[in-house]
Amino acid sequence: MTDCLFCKIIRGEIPSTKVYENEDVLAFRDINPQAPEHILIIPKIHINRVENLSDNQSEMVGKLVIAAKNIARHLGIHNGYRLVFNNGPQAGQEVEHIHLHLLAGRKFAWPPG
Ligand code: D5M
Repeated sequence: MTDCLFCKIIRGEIPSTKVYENEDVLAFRDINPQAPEHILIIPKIHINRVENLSDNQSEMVGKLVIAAKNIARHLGIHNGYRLVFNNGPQAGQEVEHIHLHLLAGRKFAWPPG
């Protein structure tokens, strides 16, 4: 049993606003949205950071991206969206369970802050 916040969401011990789920992936609304649409897409297995992915986990990472694409289509997002992995403290990663941010509904600046 891990103490990880997102593992607790996967187990249903902490509530979330679920938007998508399959056997490998869970997606739910970010509690502190940075855009009109802000969804977090997470693997159901615990991996703390992108930097600790194994070379043989590419399929799982691909499933996160494919879930993002399907969620965007399901939510009717036609004007573009941004997908973000924050890795480590300097990038602003707060939760140590890999998550893909899907952000949409406003214009985004580049470079990011
Ligand atoms: O992003 C971590 C994100 O996780 C951040 O945008 C807030 C969000 N968060 C934290 N707790 C919750 C709960 N309980 N539900 C939904 N969303 C949550 P990072 O890239 O690590 O900065």
